[in-house]
Amino acid sequence: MTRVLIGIALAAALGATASVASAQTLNTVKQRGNLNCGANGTLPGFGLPDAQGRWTGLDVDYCKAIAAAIFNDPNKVKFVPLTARDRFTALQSGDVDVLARNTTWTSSRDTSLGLNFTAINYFDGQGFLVRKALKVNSALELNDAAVCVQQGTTTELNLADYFRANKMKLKTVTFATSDEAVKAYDAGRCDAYTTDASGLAGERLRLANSNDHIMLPEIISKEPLGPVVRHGDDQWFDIAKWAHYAMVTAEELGITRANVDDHMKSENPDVKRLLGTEGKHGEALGLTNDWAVRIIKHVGNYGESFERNVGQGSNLKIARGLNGLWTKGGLQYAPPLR
Ligand SMILES: N[C@@H](CCC(=O)N[C@@H](CS)C(=O)NCC(=O)O)C(=O)O
Repeated sequence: MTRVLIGIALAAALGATASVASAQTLNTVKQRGNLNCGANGTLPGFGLPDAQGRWTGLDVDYCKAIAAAIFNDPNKVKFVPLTARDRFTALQSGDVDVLARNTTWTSSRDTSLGLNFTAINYFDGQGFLVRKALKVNSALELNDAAVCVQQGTTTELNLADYFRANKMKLKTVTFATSDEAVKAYDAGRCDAYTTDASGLAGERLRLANSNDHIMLPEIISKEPLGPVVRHGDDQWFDIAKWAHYAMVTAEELGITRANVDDHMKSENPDVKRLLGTEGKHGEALGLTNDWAVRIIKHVGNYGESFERNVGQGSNLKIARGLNGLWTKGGLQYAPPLR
């Protein structure tokens, strides 16, 4: 009898320890009263504050979605602007709870840095911008070119690989921020500027005369961009994954900011599970069962966020392409919510 009681006490203690350890980030965020989100502070379409300090962007929306799920308030986010170089240490040290800053998922970042990539919220690839006057039509004609690039990025590594693989000579001109790199390119210090194609679309608009420049046709790498969390907190990892998947699932099901209330009465089992009118999928994440309703009401579905920030509702006018839903020829695909 005593042994049984000790066993139960031990199991309870272990269970409690496990859940305390795994619930740490969520509890910290709740007690603090806001999410600390590592963001890009200068990239149109992904992360940028306006003059009034209002942040917008696809990555910004993602952090707002987490805040909406936890607090029912998308504004309970403190955005921490991070450079490419500082972003991982800020996450490792706990300065931010999640990093959502156009960050490419690579194996070394996912393993040696002690981080977990959660999902791919933007499928990208690296491109080049050159002056039309250079009369170059392909990246393969860039032998001996000076190329402006930002430090601490996959961009820098891919650039070196591409020139080496194609036996071309390269003069790399590196900068700590994209602002400096773009300015140097605009001032004529480099023949080309290279970064993620999504970044080129936004940064091109900052050039003195954007019509004098063209993007070369080659996309030289895979840049799966996604939010990142620290190793060691599976509950938080789950929340970070499913915040994105809830937005993709909402788009798959045709649920928008405007019509989410009507869908509360839906008899469709997929809709019921997402909106929490059936099942306990929110509680399984440590949230409330209407977690996805909160995300959709405050932020919208993935397609709405895409169009508003980088698509037709923005200055960037990027097509859905690889970021379309899997049902429409794209790669955005959410695992089943059940
Ligand atoms: N996706 C690449 C590149 C990310 C990156 O930092 N890109 C630059 C150029 S688009 C950027 O966002 N710079 C903004 C800044 O430094 O403020 C990576 O994860 O290394």
